[in-house]
Amino acid sequence: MSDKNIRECDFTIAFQPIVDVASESRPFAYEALVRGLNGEGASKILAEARTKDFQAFDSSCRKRAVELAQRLKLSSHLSVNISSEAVGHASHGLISTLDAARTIGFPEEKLIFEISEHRAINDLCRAKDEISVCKSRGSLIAYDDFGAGYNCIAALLEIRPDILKIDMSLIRGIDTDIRRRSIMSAIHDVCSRLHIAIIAEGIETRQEMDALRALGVNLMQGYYFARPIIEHLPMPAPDADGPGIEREARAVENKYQTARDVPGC
Ligand SMILES: [Ca+2]
Repeated sequence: MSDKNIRECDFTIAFQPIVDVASESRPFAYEALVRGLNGEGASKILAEARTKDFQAFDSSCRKRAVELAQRLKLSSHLSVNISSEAVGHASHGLISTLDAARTIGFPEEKLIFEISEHRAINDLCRAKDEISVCKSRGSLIAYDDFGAGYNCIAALLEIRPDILKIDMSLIRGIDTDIRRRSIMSAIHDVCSRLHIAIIAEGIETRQEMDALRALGVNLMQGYYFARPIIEHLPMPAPDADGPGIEREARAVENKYQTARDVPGC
């Protein structure tokens, strides 16, 4: 992708905290989410990028996220998204982001790679080799949107992630839905046996948080804690029911529009 093409789909990065509710809801990590310069959502920016060299664009998003995280003095983990097709890519795979982090001076062991499997991995052997290198350099591998993509169970065997991110479709209304709680309980049991951490995505209410805590899930992400904010590390504000979050949003609204769409790279 030429510099000209990258400028044509110009973008920035919003950050949303992933909190540890067992640790006073302190940030465990921040997920980096691509946004347009005027606050456009990820889907619009990525749709434009897909008409060009998507892997190069995807890689440049991760590099920009690392640069910003370093500039913002991020002290927790940084979670960046990578499509399954890019894992193992010779020029734009996981290693390219690790090398960029090393050049920028951002600790590689603070990186989490969220692999989303909306399409099949192109070369599984190569992908597994790259994931192995990644882990040897201290980074963590997360499997994204679990419950919404394809080959979910196979991924636990092939990718062997450190973290499973549970899609919000399994989380929404979990406090009132015995089926969702039963599925989450079974996932939690399997992950405990395989030493895989769970992050629940899309928490919007105190009741959803409480139901997940009762099932033993402590790492959570969602509007209940904080919305993503462009080029800013919002502090989680559970129980604020909006005011704390809105104060942070107003602090930057003169420069950027608060990112309000569904998280996802
Ligand atoms: Ca993600």
